[in-house]
Amino acid sequence: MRLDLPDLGGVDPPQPGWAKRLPADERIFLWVVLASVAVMSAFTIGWLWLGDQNPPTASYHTSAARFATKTQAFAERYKGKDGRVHVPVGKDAYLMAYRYGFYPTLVLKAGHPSRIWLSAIDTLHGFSIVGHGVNLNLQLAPNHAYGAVFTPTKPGKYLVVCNEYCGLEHHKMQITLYVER
Ligand SMILES: [Cu+2]
Repeated sequence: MRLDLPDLGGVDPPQPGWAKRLPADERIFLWVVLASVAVMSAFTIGWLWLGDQNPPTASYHTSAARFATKTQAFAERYKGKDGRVHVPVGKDAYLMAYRYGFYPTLVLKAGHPSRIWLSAIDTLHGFSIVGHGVNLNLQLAPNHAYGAVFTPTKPGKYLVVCNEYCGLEHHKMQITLYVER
């Protein structure tokens, strides 16, 4: 059977091998794209090693209730008369984020690396240390604990803020981290 198609006119079928003969401008465009991809990939890989702002490799799965219980037990154990939790050198600390704050108030020793286990117990929060040349800014998701290793060099007060919008009072969400000699 022969289909009676209307003659549209003017449209010639492509010549055989047309895909192998790219016009010069398209060839240039192709090289620009490939070069951009190579440069961006190099930056990504470089940042991974040199950027020093990567999520902690230590993390584990937990639940909000389990993490809160663990943090509370840790806080009770090391709480001082000042109401702050004095973390012994070499001991892992626990800190939980909630709407709209952090618990407990930690006191660390200057010059010693300390690991702080962090998690959020209600919704997505952030943990960001501001100033003092510290480069630590983490996202905290509920049901996951992240072990951030951090060596405070200078004694003093370190401001910690939540960097993930978490509700109407997100802007008030902060805590002070104390670092002692
Ligand atoms: Cu928050």
